[in-house]
Amino acid sequence: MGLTVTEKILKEHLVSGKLIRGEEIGIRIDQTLTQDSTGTMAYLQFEALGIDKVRTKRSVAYIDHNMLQTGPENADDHLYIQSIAKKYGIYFSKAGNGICHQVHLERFGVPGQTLLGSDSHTPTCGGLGMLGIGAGGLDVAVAMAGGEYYIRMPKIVKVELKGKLRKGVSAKDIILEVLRRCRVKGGLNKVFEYTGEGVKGLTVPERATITNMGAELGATTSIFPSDEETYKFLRAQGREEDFVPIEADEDAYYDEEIIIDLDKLKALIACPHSPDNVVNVSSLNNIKVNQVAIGSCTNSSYVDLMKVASILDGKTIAEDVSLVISPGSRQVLYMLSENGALAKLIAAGARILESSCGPCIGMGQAPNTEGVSLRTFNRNFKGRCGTSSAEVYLASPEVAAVSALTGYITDPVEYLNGIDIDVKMPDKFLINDNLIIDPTKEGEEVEVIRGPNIKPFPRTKALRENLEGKVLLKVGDDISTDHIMPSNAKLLPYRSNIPYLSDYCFLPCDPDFPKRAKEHGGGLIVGGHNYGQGSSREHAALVPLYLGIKAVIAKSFARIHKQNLINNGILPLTFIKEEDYDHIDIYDELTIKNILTQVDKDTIIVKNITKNKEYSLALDVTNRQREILKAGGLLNYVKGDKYGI
Ligand code: MIC
Ligand code: SF4
Repeated sequence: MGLTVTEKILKEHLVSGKLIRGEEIGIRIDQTLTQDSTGTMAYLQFEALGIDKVRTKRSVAYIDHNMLQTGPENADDHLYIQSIAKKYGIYFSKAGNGICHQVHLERFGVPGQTLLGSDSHTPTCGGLGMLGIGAGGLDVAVAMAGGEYYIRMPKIVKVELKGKLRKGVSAKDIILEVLRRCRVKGGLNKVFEYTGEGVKGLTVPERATITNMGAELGATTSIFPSDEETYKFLRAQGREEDFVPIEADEDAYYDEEIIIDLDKLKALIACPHSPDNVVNVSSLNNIKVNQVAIGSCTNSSYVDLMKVASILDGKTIAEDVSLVISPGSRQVLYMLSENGALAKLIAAGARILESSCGPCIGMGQAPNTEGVSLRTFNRNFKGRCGTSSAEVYLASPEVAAVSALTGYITDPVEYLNGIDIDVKMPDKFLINDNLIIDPTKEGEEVEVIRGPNIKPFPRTKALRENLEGKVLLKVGDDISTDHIMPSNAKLLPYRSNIPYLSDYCFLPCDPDFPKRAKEHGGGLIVGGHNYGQGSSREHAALVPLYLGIKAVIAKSFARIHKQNLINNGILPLTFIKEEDYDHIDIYDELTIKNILTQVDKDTIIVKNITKNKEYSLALDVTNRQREILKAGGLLNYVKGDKYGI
């Protein structure tokens, strides 16, 4: 039996386990990336591992999220990360150089290699045939220290692309179509591997839009083959020596198959408040738009913004629209400024932001009260934009540009009739790496700079005999990490300050939760399906840990968050009988007796003292994860020398 692209890369990197679906495998990590909002914590954890240099082929630290410097906190964290990078052998991409995923694709990604990033959109580099996986900061710290990364061997979904995209329909519509069909939890423990004739017609940045937003499926990752187009992209980035071809074998086995006919694909849009709430743009006519935001790691490549410039050329945006554009990287911004496209955007009325995540993570540009914001981004969870009453829609740069002109959500397919937007990927990108600082040479002394905002992270204790506590919160399905630990311009500066963040935990769901947790000295949380979807932010586990949360009982968990809970010694339990969810209420007193023995079993018995009932819950983890839980988290487990780093 032949192999898929995913299996070929996994086979090359396999350190432990067998490539059997569902089994735990340990893989060698070639490259890591961190960004600044998860990076500070990841490097504090890396320091705690006591290693003198990173042991990867290449590790890169980016500054791209915490760019609003309304006080010294963000700048202090940047200096900390810069000094750590210099000291430990990590490349440092300075503020202004661009969004980690876009820059990594341009300057560092290598087909056939593995990449672990402390950001959920690390699969972006799957656009050039690299196996990119998002993880919590501690997992990335361990990988930097040379430890392997563990996943369940995923199922592999073949996404066959047929035909060619029509004008006005783009890569964003392909991933929106996959989300429409598979939904936000449809990708759990799966890799989406793209094949077929239609792949050839997509450039690497277009492929990267698809692999980037594949994160919204909850997938382990998404990947394209490394082919002629990959070579063209790497050559245009002056990195043709990094090219290696990787294609799936003719007789490769796939667990599932999806076919998308690109000729028939329509312009699509994700409606509030979920990336899988997808409909045809044409079905939404007459929705007035207050804000259009173009950018993010999903859709801010050179070609994306050139298309926007062609659409806006010589026109003016609608009177009631605020259009903001954040180019994905300095390379993109520089090229737009050199070729005059930037002038076209400015002339049409666009407000140009710096190359960073910006509005995508609520770092400024919060929409007006009940405002409608149309964004080319990847997430539209309620409140993420900084305005809890806002309605956020997600669509392609074409939909965004056309709607900015009309002032209403508009289907670009008809609108663009007769307008030339045929932009080609350049043969040569303009390369300037002077904002990437190389690590120190051997023997150079570096002092680590620690600002006053950097507080120690909470440490865990080994599991004790009995686990007891009250249910302090009960939430429904699809709770995202943006609900658990919101991030916005006011909170992101405190990513290295867990005590401060703890007062905002679960703010969008129940603002009294932190007070309640503190009053009761911690307890348990009950959740629905897909608990913890979205980001890789470990803070969604670290902050509950700080508040004394010992276990989360949910109908199902998202992959990265479940691992983050385990890494921080919090038990992720799932209902075996879903109806038990209905019978547990807030303030119920729960007890798990002999947890140290029970943790070795697949089924755990929990007693509800208040209701005098017993529930059987599943602890669906691997043996290694059971040991991590017993140790009270990954750091204790690793320090206990069971990891071999
Ligand atoms: C996001 O898009 O939600 C973020 C902000 O990039 C997060 C990381 C973080 O919370 O810092 C992610 O995607 O992992
Ligand atoms: Fe940044 Fe948004 Fe991409 Fe997250 S999704 S890395 S916040 S641009």
